[in-house]
Amino acid sequence: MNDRSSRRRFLQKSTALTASALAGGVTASAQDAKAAPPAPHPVLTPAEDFETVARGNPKPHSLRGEALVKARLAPETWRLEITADPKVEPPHVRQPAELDRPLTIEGGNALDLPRLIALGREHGVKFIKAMQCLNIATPLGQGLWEGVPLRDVLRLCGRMNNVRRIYYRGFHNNDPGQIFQSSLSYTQVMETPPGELPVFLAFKLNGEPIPLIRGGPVRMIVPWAHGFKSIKWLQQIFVTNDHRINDTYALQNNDPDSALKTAAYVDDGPKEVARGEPVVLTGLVISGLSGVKRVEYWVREVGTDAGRLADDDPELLRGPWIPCEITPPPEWDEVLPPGLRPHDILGFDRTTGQPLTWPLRYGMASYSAVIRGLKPGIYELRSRAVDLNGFAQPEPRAQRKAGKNNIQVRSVTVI
Ligand SMILES: Nc1nc2c(c(=O)[nH]1)N[C@H]1C(S)=C(S)[C@@H](COP(=O)(O)O)O[C@H]1N2
Ligand SMILES: [Mo]
Repeated sequence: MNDRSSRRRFLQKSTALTASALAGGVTASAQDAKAAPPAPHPVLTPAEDFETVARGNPKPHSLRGEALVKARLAPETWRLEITADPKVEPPHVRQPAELDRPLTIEGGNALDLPRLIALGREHGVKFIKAMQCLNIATPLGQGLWEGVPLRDVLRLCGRMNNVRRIYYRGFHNNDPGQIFQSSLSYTQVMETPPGELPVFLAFKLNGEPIPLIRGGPVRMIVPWAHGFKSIKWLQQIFVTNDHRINDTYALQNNDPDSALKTAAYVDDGPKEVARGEPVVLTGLVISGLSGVKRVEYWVREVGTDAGRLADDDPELLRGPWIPCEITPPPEWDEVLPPGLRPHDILGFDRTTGQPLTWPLRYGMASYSAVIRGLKPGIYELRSRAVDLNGFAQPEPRAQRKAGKNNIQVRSVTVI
């Protein structure tokens, strides 16, 4: 983590931007932006600083010593099995799925870590992803993940027949109620449309082996999806001809195919600001399926008894909404693990090393706004993302079960 240079660049850019950004704002006036804050969030979250979402009793990341070895979660005992689902159940499944060469512990050919890392030398990919839970109101963290596309791992099994979905699970104990699993369609796994990113089995995070707490030794990474598709402690893959989706999240009233949503999240900040001092609004914006056009904020002056505003309240929609500053890309050599060039990361131009989009596709960046000239009073600060189609958050997918992205509010009193 190194925020010095992002701060420097932020300061260079923000003077010009703040002035234009604030034009038209009724409650704010543009002045010098020398007090602009540094990017409040690192570009890469240290592995141990992510928020953790994990099931299991005991939780897999709490295992130590012999228990860890027995669970096959120690690097030297980790194994991945890949098998075909033999089930036939008309009318849904008329023919069973088949694999030429299943990989099993019993057969002595389950995939181990050295073989996965060797595959990585030939087919390896690197990708910076924002991890976000469909049900939680703050981003969990952002990591540089490194691994092998799932399709290249599946090729170890030879020919596949009658395969429509690929299921995968993490470690769980013998209680079936503790299984956490997810799935993808055959097409999603085998093909990558231009500009999209492949699903991969990650074995490194931020240049180091993935620690147990983040799902190591090996974790599935589904770039475009919420966290529930990125299964930790990966140990089993099974290919099936059953088209029905019984992801753990599908059985818990969530949309199992929802992609990461474009959304702005608001940081906490001081509850009181002295008159004459700027109010600084900061947060994170995730670039989801529909990308980010801008982040904007709205200041609402309220009395002590202000009611809650719905996200589609006419007062809220009217605004005025004023653009925020998205913290520009960092000096990559200062934030990436030593020896790693941005050119080699998916989502960056191979020749120039520049990000293809900013914020990165399925990544997140900090944003901020410096709000000046607020007279003493009580205010609500909101921000929202506008996607590349022009839809303002929480549209176009306001349904919470497709991913929580309601407009967040912070209160501040100017005294
Ligand atoms: N094996 C396993 N993988 C899992 C989960 C789990 O409970 N068990 N939780 C999922 C969910 S719902 C989320 S949001 C992410 C959270 O990832 P993190 O703990 O690394 O932040 O992990 C996913 N992978
Ligand atoms: Mo989640």
